Amino acid sequence: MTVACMVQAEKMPQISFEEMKKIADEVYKKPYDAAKEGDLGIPNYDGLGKCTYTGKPAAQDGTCPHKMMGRKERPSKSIGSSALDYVGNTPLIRLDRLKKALGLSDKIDLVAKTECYSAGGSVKDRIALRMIEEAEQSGRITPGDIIIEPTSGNTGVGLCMAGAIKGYKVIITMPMKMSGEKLNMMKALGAEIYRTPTEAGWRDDNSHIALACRLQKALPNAHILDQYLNPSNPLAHYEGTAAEIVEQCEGKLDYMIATTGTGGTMTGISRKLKESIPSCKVIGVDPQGSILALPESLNDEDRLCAYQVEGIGYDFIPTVLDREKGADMWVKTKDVDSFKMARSIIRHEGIMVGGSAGSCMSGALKAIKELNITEGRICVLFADSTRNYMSKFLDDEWMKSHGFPTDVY
Ligand code: P1T
Repeated sequence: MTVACMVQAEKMPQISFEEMKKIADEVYKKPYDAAKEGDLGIPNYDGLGKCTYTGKPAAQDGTCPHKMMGRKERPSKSIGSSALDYVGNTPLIRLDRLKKALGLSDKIDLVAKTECYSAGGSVKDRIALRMIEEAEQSGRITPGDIIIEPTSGNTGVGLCMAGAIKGYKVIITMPMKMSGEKLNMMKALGAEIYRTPTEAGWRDDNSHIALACRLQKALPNAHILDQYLNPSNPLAHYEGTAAEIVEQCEGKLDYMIATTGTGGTMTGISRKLKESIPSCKVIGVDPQGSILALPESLNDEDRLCAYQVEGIGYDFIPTVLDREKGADMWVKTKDVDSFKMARSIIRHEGIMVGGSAGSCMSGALKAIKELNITEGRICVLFADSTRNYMSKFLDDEWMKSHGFPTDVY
């Protein structure tokens, strides 16, 4: 998983935030000019099949080319040194009230890994912090440097939070589709945000990925940690999220269900579960419009059409997604069901989740029906918080104007 973008930039004098903004604004204002800017070096994201980080124990048996960083505890009985101490180590909560509202069998034990309770409000805090810590330890970045990341916002919030605390300048490139709440949060954390057209394909000159590459070329000491291919993305979930789930479930889990964006969450969790609880089935959730699911035919309905749920689905296969071995089964979800489910989770469980949590639970419901599951423990992952969507699916008027009903299960 080593590509050109991961190569360490030569160290140059650091520039001020104002100087950075001036250069970045210039780049953003002008369309990409191949003659002047040269090849952008957009990575050829090509799936995780070649990565061998699994194995027992992964770090020690020589099969893993990547650095293991281990798990951290929350200082819950002492004073934390910064908000970063409270990334991850999230609660696993039983969803008995939602289970009843959905009319599921009493013998099903439905539990949720609630990532909304991570310090920055999402599952992506984990990878943001791990990518930064790994890059610091390898000598690739030092405080004062510029971190640039193309993101649907949550990785951005995690990077901006860590950047604010550790002293990095952060530039985020983010498609227009993503919420104003994420935008304002990242601005408050001190970052510069550049928006790109939602409809731009990932390889287009004006995509959030292309813009990040252009900015990196134009700025000194600027690094794209790149969640789409950085091994710290799945490894944060392999060493963290999944290890926590195994411990919290005391090794008893029958089904794990996760949504996929970069695929790092599902892939990392899956690889750990396949080692620790081999009988556990992993189900990947992909929104209609995206092309991540297998078999390919699942993606035909509404292929590459726009959808509203944020953070999940892509028009390319990120390197960190192991779509073949990571999921035993894939399900597709629709906006209308995802938002109704997210509002139902809030109403019945009081857990203030984002839209993709609704997709995850909606995908779980679909899988429960398709596989005729009547017993066993099912874990769903709620990736982020309602904070990101106060003016979107939480707002009745927004729901109505987009043709979504406002009732709950
Ligand atoms: O990237 P992945 O580990 O597959 O997580 C998917 C996901 C699910 N739900 C929400 C709300 C998300 O924001 C994400 C992924 N988010 C990004 C890729 C990002 O840049 O924030």
